[in-house]
Amino acid sequence: MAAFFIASPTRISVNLTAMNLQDWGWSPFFADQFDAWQRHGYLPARVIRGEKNYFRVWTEKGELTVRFAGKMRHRAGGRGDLPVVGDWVAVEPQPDERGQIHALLERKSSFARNLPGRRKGKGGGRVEQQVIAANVDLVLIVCGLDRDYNLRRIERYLTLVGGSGAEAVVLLNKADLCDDPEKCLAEVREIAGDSPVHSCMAKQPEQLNFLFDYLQPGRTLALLGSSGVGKSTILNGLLGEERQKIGEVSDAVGKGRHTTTHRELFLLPEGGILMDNPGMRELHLWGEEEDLAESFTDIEELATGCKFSDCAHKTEPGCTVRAAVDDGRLSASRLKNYHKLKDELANLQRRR
Ligand SMILES: Nc1nc2c(ncn2[C@@H]2O[C@H](COP(=O)(O)OP(=O)(O)OP(=O)(O)O)[C@@H](O)[C@H]2O)c(=O)[nH]1
Ligand SMILES: [Mg+2]
Ligand SMILES: [Zn+2]
Repeated sequence: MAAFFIASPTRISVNLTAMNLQDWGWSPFFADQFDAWQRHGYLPARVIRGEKNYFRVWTEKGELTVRFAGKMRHRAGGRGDLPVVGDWVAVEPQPDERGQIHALLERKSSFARNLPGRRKGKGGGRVEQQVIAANVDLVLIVCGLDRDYNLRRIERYLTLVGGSGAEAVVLLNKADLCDDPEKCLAEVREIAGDSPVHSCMAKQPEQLNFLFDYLQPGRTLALLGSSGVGKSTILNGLLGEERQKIGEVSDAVGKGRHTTTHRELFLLPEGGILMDNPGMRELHLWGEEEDLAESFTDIEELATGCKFSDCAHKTEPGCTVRAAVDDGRLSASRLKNYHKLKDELANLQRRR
């Protein structure tokens, strides 16, 4: 493990005792917005963890436990206006390492999903946006090369990230459990567009060295993926210590046990910030149909040849997308998933 942290000359080490706001991602984008709050004596703070009734935030004066000012909850138009992990907020410091949040700064990026469980039954048909995390620069979409491996799910995650303003990298973890990781790599590269794809084995932290290329002081990365794919194992590997609890994967169903229950930001010893997330059970998209243009560039490109400019690539004559399926250039299940995600987004847009 020790060898893993011998920094190469290009790596910049962050002094963990003298952290500054930039290490936590503070930039002119947020500083410009903060002028108005500075006058009140408030501190800029980054939300690193959310509990039921309070948040942990990081400020220049260290970590604080904070709550919303009552006014703020009142002003918030919907859930989307309340802080989530990754947000920058204006905090009024109080004694005993406490404080109050007075304002939420505008986000550089955010992920939202359609809140699961609100689609059927009483109040069915209602849609509710849940912002999952904010101000993430790069998402590590983690997929296990065991029973978790699923190209269609990766497409769904790529669509989510495509609409968020963040970049995506796909990590195929547990390469040791797969007979032919190269084949999986090739398959995923085919559907991932410009997003880099790597296979790895998080159980051996020295195998994670390639991730240093994505780290940079002040840059925020987030781990996303199903339960049990190894997100927290990757985090621990990069931290160089077992800070997050690791869970077992059930033999019977091959799924994780939702070991991580809170989103949380961690400052990495070599610079950069990494968000660990709970495994997602269901991921209902929240976004626009246009988000698909990012995750399905191949289909969008093929579609420029269709006879009708509004071709749905279903039964229309002169469809170059379906022609590509017929002659094997495009996989039928990828097109099917494209239709499914497009319908889901169109449906959402109608109900909003
Ligand atoms: N074989 C193998 N197992 C791994 C690898 N990486 C992680 N695991 C195991 O996968 C299981 C789940 O790992 P976690 O890191 O807890 O997974 P997680 O994605 O954080 O799961 P949740 O917190 O539930 O969302 C643990 O038993 C790990 O030891 C790997 O590269 N190979
Ligand atoms: Mg975890
Ligand atoms: Zn068409």
